[in-house]
Amino acid sequence: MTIAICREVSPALAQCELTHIERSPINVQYAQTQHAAYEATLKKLGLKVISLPAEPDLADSVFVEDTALVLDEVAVMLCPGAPSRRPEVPSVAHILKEYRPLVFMKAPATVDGGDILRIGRTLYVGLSTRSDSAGIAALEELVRPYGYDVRAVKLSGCLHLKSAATMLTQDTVLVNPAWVDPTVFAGTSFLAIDPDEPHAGNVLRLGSSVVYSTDFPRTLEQMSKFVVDIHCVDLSELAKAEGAVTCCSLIV
Ligand code: CIR
Repeated sequence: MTIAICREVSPALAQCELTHIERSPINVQYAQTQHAAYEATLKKLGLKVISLPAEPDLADSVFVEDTALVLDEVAVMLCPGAPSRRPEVPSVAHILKEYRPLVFMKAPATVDGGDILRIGRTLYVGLSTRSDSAGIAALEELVRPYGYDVRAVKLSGCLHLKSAATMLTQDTVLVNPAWVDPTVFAGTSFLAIDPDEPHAGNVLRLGSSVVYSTDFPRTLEQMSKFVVDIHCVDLSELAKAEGAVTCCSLIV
């Protein structure tokens, strides 16, 4: 059974890190309601959702994706680029160790999970304000024994690689070409997002289904030519914290 590890929205969400968007008021209660609907969608799709309790002092802790990379063989516990986010890692390690052997990336090397896009046995890693070359080299060392290749990818204008590009189908990348060059993803075709919806490149693929934000109707229309089973969720309050659909779960 596929498991999704999630974490309840922190009451401190409004103090989140922000890099590429302006701070605007966040209604935490509304964010919690939207997050509950996200978890309900994952359950409806047949996943077992493990929902960790909220961390009152860790503003960004709902974005569990950034703490770990879960592969079939191993889970890499990452060192997030923002120091405020590093205390999120141990509680995720505590639950992940039930499902995978763990290996650990150590500071000062940093990588956020949102920067890692896996395509087959290649891990594309965004060189971002959060993930540095030392982190990418450390990741390469940790996953090489399991037969994974690591390639650094240049980004501009967005927080993470997966803000710009995610897998829509087994061989199609949904991408914002203004933020990342789609030709770096070898052996795939791509669907470009609608230019009026720059944040539309983040989709959560679960087998033949996808979970997507209600915020991007134009890209959604294009996407529906590629995928039939699309489940839309409203994560507009979490988007104000620079989060999106993949950030809120670790799929095991
Ligand atoms: C941060 O800046 O770290 C959070 N406010 C947003 C993290 C979003 N995570 C993700 O895209 N994987």
